[in-house]
Amino acid sequence: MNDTRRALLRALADGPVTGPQLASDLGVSRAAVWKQVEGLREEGFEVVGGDDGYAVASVPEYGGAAVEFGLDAPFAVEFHDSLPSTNDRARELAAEGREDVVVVADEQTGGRGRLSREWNSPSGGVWASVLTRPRLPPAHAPLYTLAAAVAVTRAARGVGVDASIKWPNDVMVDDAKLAGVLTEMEGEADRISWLIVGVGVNANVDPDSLPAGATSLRAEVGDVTRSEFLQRALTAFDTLTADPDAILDAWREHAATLGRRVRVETPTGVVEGRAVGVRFPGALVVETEDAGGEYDGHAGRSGGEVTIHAGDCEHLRPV
Ligand code: BT5
Repeated sequence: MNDTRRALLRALADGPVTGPQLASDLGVSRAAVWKQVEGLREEGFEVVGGDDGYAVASVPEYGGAAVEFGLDAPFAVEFHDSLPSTNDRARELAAEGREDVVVVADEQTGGRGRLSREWNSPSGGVWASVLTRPRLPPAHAPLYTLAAAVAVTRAARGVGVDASIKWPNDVMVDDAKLAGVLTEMEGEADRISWLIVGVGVNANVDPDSLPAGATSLRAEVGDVTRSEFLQRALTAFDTLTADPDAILDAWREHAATLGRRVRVETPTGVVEGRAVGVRFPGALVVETEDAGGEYDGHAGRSGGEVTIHAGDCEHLRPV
């Protein structure tokens, strides 16, 4: 999207505005304004001309301009009908020096989960990657992953879905997975260079086209307007990351894992017990039922408590 188109979207978001006013505000000719208005119409916007000037009568369900229109967060949106992976495209933009960009695709042909797993991304989902350059040390990066899970959970609750988070960052409805987060970054010892938080939300997709154990917004509450859903999530993410000290508490409020019996597969073994807390920068604290077990104790352990920094967590039935 070019700068004139973006400025036009901002101006129209505040209500009707005349062609001459737009031309003077944007510092372009009236013909250039008209060209951008036509461009918006081609993207599916209904732009009407009345006595007060141009006004937006309706916005398309999805697309770059639809997500940016009225977005209350400082992100530019790059939209694609299809991409291998929005995280991969965001990495290219990072290499070009960009920041505060969200890459969005209607479908992904090579969507990735953690540890090189596949992420099914049929048309109709919300597949998006946020590229930022937080002024933080790399050790703080997991907070951004937690913030993304909270943001998506809030957006899901906003459309009436009873979502909550399974540690570290799966958004669940009961035992079914609605969304996942994949964070990638590059940095030096003391400073993040770029951070990409990729979120995949099964929005307007049939669970039949997803792996077993997955659910979608369509299955839970019916189809949603994806541009509004993503706007809510992006605004929440921006608000949460503006105050990193508050992210853990926000995560705790939305978590289903705390207080549950869990089985966590970590890189150094399996831990079973009761999840009793989450600690900076996102580590799970599990009270183990027996001090022995398969776990070889590389992570911090004090008494019966084990602190786990990475792993796959399963919620067990209460005994
Ligand atoms: C995740 O990995 O949950 C992170 C998913 C991140 C996807 C987003 S989409 C936008 C951006 N671009 C990308 O290429 N990726 C990010 P993990 O916790 O490892 O879960 C992966 C596992 O979830 C898979 O092994 C499957 O079992 C399951 N799975 C795959 N696709 C799924 C889906 N659409 N819904 C629910 N579960 C799925």
